[in-house]
Amino acid sequence: MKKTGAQIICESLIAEGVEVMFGFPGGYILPFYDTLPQYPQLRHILVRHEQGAAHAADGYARATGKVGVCVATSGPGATNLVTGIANAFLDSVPMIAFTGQAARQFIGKDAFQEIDITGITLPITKHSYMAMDAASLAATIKEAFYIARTGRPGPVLIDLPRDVQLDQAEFVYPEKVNLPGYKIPTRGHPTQLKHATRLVNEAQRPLIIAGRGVIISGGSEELKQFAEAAQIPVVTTLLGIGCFPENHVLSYGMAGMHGSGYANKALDNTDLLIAIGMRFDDRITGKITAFAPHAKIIHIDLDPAEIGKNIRVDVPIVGDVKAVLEAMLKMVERRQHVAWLEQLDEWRKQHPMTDVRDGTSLLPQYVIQKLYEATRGDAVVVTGVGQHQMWTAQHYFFHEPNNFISSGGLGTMGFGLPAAMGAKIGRPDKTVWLVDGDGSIQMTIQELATLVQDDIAVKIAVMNNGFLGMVRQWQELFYEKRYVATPLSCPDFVKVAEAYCIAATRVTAREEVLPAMEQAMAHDGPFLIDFKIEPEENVFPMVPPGASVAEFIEAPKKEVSTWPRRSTP
Ligand SMILES: Cc1ncc(C[n+]2csc(CCOP(=O)(O)OP(=O)(O)O)c2C)c(N)n1
Repeated sequence: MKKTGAQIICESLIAEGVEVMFGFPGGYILPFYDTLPQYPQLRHILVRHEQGAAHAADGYARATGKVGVCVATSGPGATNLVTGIANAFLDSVPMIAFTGQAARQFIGKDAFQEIDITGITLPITKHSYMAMDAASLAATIKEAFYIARTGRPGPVLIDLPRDVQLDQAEFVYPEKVNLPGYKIPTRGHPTQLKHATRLVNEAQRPLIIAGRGVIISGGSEELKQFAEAAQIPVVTTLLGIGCFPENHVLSYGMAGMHGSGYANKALDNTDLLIAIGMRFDDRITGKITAFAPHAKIIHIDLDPAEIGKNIRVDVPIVGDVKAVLEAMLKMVERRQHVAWLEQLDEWRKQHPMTDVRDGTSLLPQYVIQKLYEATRGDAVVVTGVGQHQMWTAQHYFFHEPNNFISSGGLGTMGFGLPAAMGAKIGRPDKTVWLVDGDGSIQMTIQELATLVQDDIAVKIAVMNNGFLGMVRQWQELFYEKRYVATPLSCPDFVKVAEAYCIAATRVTAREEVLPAMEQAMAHDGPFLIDFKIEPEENVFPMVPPGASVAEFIEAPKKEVSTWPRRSTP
């Protein structure tokens, strides 16, 4: 029996195991929406802006490891997805974006709400399709999911002319894809593996820097075994946070622009850097010519395009991180690097990361530490972009992959709320906290309505400093305190939340922090806390732009931290 294009899309989604999609309807995607009630197993979450749909699909994908799905109509609906697609592209997040399109006969004629969305998104998608007939839809969708999820994951767009959704064809979901030109490297080259292992066995001051590729490959356990076997300290990138337990004795936290002083010192002094599933973003390298000046570099990555792109590499290994680590684990010698680890611990004493100044003011670092305490480290934490994002990365400790969800490559303000929504839908049994800035949340604040309509119990901590804080920090440090366009007037977030029928409270003092968080978590449903934090607090340490990572600036005033750092012996 024949089915309509719209039915074929739904059947294909079910065949791919899709349970939920985030979207917003309009004329040219209406046949698809009209068909949805025939498939009650496909949950549709109506967002309030298509950017929210893309970020929600992204948050869902990062929280679950599955492919996120978003849907928009043509024209403005499709262009509203663009930021979210770019965000997923830069952070290698598997996503399918469906867009409505004018009927085939109107394409290229500037029809109402016709826009060349495959053209617009060409540089920010892993692949894109315009579906030109109902008969090929199933194969297109099969391919699209395969491409999105395999290899280095990324977003794939499928543009759906309105009449293709209405045309009829036989539905057969293909068993396999036929993509002869699409090759996924798996195991690293044996000669390179041998070479790399020999360097690991000989190194005196080895260091692992691990990125999101470890999480994507599911290689956290292999990373742990490898690091333990050869006793190699581990630092991570921002998006690598959680790929190695941060309470592990070999964990030295995040490196880079706002990384710890000791992680950056380690980068500056290592004699063998083993870079795993990361891409040497400039936020990690600082001044390229001064990066890891004493080190030979082994770079393990699935994407050959990343090798040698920013940094010279001595041993490139193209392959799946998990498989490569498994192979190297078999060859690596059990080693101890006592002097090197003692040196790192000494640097940790000299440059402690988790200080919170004494006193009564409500410091954001204190709030994040209390969040760790309140959740016992067992939550999915999603952030916006700015200072609050860095404080979360620095002061919350993540012990498992997929629990820290943040926009890294694109650094998209407005990512937080919809991404948290997607994360909570994907992992309903987990407590999901959004730590957002007063600026970031205002970019997608309308999604509060989605939380209510679809009963999505995200807990929200707004770090309200009355500024576009991260930009203000740069103005303070590098533009002689000229605060141009960064003081930010905000609505009363408690009243805004209440207007959306979301419970909320305001916190202005340290002693109120923990009780408010406990109240939020005990509450059945979404909850917002407006934390009125110290307005001009800065994120330290900081590697100034253009400087080497060893030249980090530290907080002007320091006290010894009592914050527990390591629990694993
Ligand atoms: C969409 C977008 N516009 C502009 C920026 C540049 N930017 C980076 S951080 C930041 C300030 C963020 O302010 P807020 O969300 O209040 O967080 P805070 O830094 O105060 O914690 C800005 C404007 C961005 N990253 N994304």
